[in-house]
Amino acid sequence: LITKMANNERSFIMIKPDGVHRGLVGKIIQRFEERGYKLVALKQITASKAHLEEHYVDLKDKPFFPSLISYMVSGPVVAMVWQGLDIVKQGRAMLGATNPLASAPGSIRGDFSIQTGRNICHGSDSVDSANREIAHWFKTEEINDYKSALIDSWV
Ligand code: RTP
Repeated sequence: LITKMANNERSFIMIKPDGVHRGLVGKIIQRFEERGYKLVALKQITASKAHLEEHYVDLKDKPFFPSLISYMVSGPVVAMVWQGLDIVKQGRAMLGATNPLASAPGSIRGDFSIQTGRNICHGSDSVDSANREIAHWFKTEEINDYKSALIDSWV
């Protein structure tokens, strides 16, 4: 048996204001920890409008953009970087589909949300987006490179 070694892929995962207000931070972090991913950066931040507009720049022409930004500035978010094998793709699967009507039960959105405009969490959709988003939310020195005896040896 050849074990595929855990790699150093990283994703930017964010708990949106509704997730924070509803007290779901611990549950969401727990899912990523239990799955076998390594938390390498974490902060709670009340982001500015300009910061969020830049984060969602690809959506700036969408009709829902203004309401998306006002939702995202309505309270603090929890910004995180998670690391591990296939974290970008797996993170999206763990979050569930954007519209909770289509999110599978067992996913975060599928278990905790019912509408697109209040869908609790964000996850990078590609490795390129992850790199862009991580650089947008974190300084290099806020990201921690460390070896986890448990994760790096056994997951
Ligand atoms: P996210 O970036 O937040 O992880 O979401 P996503 O990739 O699954 O979906 P995306 O299309 O990038 O949309 C970003 C966020 O905008 C809100 N949204 N509202 N029709 C609507 O009202 C609508 N569509 C999208 C959601 O909060 C979505 O997560």
